Amino acid sequence: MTTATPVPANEAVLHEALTGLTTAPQKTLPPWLFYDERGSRLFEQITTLPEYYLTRTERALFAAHADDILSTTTSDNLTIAELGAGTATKTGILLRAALRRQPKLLYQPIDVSSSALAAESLTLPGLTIHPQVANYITERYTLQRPDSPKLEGHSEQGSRPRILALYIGSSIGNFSPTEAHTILHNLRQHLQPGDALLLGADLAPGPQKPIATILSAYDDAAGVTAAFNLNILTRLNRELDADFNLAAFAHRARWNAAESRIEMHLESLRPQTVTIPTNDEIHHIAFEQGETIHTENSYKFTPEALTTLLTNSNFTPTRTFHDPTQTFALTLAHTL
Ligand code: AVJ
Repeated sequence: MTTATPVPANEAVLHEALTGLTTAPQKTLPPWLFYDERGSRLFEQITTLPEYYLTRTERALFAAHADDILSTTTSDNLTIAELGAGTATKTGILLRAALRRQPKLLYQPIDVSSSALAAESLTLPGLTIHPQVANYITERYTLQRPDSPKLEGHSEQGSRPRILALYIGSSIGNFSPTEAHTILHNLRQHLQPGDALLLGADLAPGPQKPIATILSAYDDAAGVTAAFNLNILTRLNRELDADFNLAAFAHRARWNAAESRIEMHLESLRPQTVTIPTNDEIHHIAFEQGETIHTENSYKFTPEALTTLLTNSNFTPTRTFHDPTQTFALTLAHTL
């Protein structure tokens, strides 16, 4: 027990912990719990690790193809929306490219966390930012469309108001195929014919992409990913007054071939019992030696799986950009 002023128990965190840690046979915690202040900083650090190829590969694709991506949307009256918004550097490349094609641009990032949105401190001449705090999986959100052009001075074709929606950073990889379908299907409801989606997804292992490369991205030599994973227990200790012994759990990354995903787990190194107090009782959570808490899935997609996901959600894939060794894909899809 701490002697400091107790932190008010966050109901959502408590609910996730009690349900996830009493689920047999596999204990689970949801990945959104990673992103407290320290976790968000650790994730930023992960994106700069030599093993974590995802961010730099996607950024290079943005840099190489920003103009192609924008010219495919055939509009100089575009607004850019983004699901999730922890990506200012990458998005900035596209926003700058859009501002070379039109004098003004509205950027609409949508994120569950207002702090992630506040971090979008992009200031570019002509850029207006309308951030929105919403859980884009479960809650409604709105996408604003640019005003229709005044008749004079605009070519009919070039000036139709269009939305380009970004869902990048392989964020979609955290979700099961069913959830991923729901997210894209909901997004599709906000779009009209002629709008577009740019989806950034990490690719499945292949001839030029060994499983070991993917695994080391989730189990780096410096131990940053381990610290990121274990931080979820630090958070439960702090916010729920739980008593996880961090030295008694170890970070594990596994490749699940049947599901085409990396799984992150926290493995109990010995038999132990952890307690979580609530108002009316103290919950005892027993761990066997070797038992794990499953904390994250990162799905890796074959090009065919991406096509299926997009077409099932009523998008038509129009162009794919990937690096020479097929590690990461940016897929541009349109709404017909
Ligand atoms: C933010 C979900 C894209 O799955 O690669 C990084 C999170 N987890 N290292 C990913 C993460 C461990 C990341 N995403």
